[in-house]
Amino acid sequence: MKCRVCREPAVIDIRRHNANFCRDHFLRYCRDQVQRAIDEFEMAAPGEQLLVAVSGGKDSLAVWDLLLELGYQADGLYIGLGIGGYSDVSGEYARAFAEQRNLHLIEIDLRSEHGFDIPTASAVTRRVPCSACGLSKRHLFDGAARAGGYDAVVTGHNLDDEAAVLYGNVLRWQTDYLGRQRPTLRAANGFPRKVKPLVRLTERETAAYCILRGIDYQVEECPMAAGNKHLRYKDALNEVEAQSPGTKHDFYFRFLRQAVDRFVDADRDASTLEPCVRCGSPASGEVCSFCRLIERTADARPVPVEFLTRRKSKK
Ligand code: Q46
Ligand code: ZN
Ligand code: ZN
Repeated sequence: MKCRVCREPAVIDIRRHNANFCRDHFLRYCRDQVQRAIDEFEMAAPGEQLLVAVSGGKDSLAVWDLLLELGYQADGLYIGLGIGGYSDVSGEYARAFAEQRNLHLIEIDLRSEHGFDIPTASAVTRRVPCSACGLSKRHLFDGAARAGGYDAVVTGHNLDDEAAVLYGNVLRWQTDYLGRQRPTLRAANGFPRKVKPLVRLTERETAAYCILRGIDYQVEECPMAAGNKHLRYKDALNEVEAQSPGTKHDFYFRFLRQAVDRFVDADRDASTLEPCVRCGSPASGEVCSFCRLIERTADARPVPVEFLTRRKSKK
């Protein structure tokens, strides 16, 4: 197996591009793919200040590293979700990455700053943990971007993530979610611009990128993700991709080219949002969902993550 560019021994094959690369040309390929996504979807301009949502996993650390390599200015934001040992270790990876490179990492701890954690919120609301988790992360990333004057929030969603979410939304024709699947969501209604520069790379590629760049990351999956629908959708798409390389890419990018404009992004296109009376974030009612979550969990006894994962494994 030889590198497509220099004919030296290759370290990775990328079947959807029918290409193999050596270390240096693979790293260049990753940078090129990210720059291409940024340009094509107008994600960021030189000189803008970006805020990367950092989880300590491979994608968020890879995107932070790639943005810096490409000359963008990017700080990180880590949220302590209180998901037991998983959160403790994730935070350590995020902090170590920032410290080694002398980068600015903002930290928010849900339990000490807002009085709840994800396992407790899930138990109180009787909904899957990812529901309270997604809501909290969106709220806190948006708020931090507004407070810090950042031009955009960056997330590490990759092609596998976006294709799996699209697959789930199409299976159920969730038209309200389809409108939010663009890799760039423009700033509107008090929401900051949100961008996903890794949409042209798969998770296998971001993992390889981290290994080749010597980036240590949290390898464990979130314990609350077990049984998650998106993991099943990823498996299903991976089976198709193994037979027909490039299917995932076409599924997502043709949707962007041919269909996404038919759907509305309720957060950005709606004109009925008003500032939340408690925190000032854009809300569809008087009080935003995050402030309602704080209220609902205020008197709850903390629920350890093991309680939820044990309950799930008994089902
Ligand atoms: S951290 Fe949170 Fe994910 Fe864990 S609870 Fe779900 S959403 S799976 S990216
Ligand atoms: Zn090469
Ligand atoms: Zn609020």
